[in-house]
Amino acid sequence: MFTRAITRTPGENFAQGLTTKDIGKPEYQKALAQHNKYWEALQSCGLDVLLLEAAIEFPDSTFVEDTAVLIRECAILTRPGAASRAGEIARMKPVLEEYYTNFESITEPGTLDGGDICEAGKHFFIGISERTNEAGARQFAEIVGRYGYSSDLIDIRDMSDILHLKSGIAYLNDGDLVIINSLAKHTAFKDFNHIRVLSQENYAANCVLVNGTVLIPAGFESLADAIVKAGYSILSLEMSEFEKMDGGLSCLSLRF
Ligand code: CIR
Repeated sequence: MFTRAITRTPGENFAQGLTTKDIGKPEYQKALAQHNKYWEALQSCGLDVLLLEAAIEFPDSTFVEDTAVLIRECAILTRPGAASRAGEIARMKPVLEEYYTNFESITEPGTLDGGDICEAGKHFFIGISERTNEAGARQFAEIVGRYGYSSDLIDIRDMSDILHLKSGIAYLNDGDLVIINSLAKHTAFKDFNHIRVLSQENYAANCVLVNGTVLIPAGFESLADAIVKAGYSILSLEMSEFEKMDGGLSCLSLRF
């Protein structure tokens, strides 16, 4: 169960952030409206939501999930793989100090984005991507290993369709794993119950289970049906403006 979430309002220069997508520029007012619905949805799942003010020095800073990985035992500060996002960590640390006393950090030469980290019970899947390098992934495995978590490293560098590992998988409960086709054959995932995503719905693979409800991007009906069939209730959220900036649903919050 989660009790809290941290989110950050998108800045008005949000459209100047990084993206590999070519599906148009996001509209700021629409992004704000979608963001409001997002944190309200977290509240409706019982979370106490902290809404941070926009940080215009960092156009991508609404994607707070990339800055830290929060587990019961500690907060792990990341070291983003994109230079323009490096300063986001110093912004997030004092916020997390309100809730955590035990901190760990990814350090040079490691880089790691929170979007590459998927927690599945006492196990972590750690993506090695354009953002998370091998050194960062190994540091993360060593840190969580000290707290009793096992991990698998998953190299996604040759997969052009996903930015982060969690763009392609989402762990729900009891071994249920939402997974895109191109990751489904990986041996690390073989003991999980796969909820497969049709390739035209890949964007929705980044969904998130919050206290019994799966938050899922709106408009991806086959995956929504499959998740309901697997026994979950769902809440659909419009994410179009964030998708334009390569942002998945999970990356708009830190949940703990
Ligand atoms: C970036 O490229 O860093 C942002 N525009 C999107 C980050 C999305 N983060 C995530 O999926 N965890």
